[in-house]
Amino acid sequence: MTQERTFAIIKPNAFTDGNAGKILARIYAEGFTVVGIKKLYMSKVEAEGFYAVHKERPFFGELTEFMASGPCIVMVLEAECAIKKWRDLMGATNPADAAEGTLRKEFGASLGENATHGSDAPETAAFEIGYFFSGLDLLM
Ligand code: FUP
Repeated sequence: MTQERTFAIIKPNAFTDGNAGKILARIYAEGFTVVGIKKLYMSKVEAEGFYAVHKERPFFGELTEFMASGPCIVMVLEAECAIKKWRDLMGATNPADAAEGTLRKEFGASLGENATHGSDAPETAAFEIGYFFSGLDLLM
């Protein structure tokens, strides 16, 4: 089967709460290859560029302020059907709706502070990976 890459974030609430290690352990346990990984502290402008697709939404200001409120870990994950596999592991957007055993259920605090991000389609993954990583960063 063909390997696929997706883009993932351990968001500021999960990083600040000290849960990055537990989330990474789940990522490895589920069989993803971590192709790229770095800690960074996004500026508001960088967060706005990343979430530009949501710029007309009422929650855009709150979302980008949160993403610029502390450090996070950005990653490129590889697996068969990585996009779906990672979204399944994260669970529903709102932690209150997320299934038992998912990351957002375990580590999410609210709809906004939902611990993790994952690309929702191949085109989104390509944009999001390119936003944070160069080709050189992803050599394996
Ligand atoms: P997801 O693909 O699961 O990350 O969810 P969306 O693309 O629908 O939303 C992007 C981010 O906006 C989510 F992580 C949570 C946040 N959000 C809000 O803060 N308020 C809302 O009403 C909807 C989404």
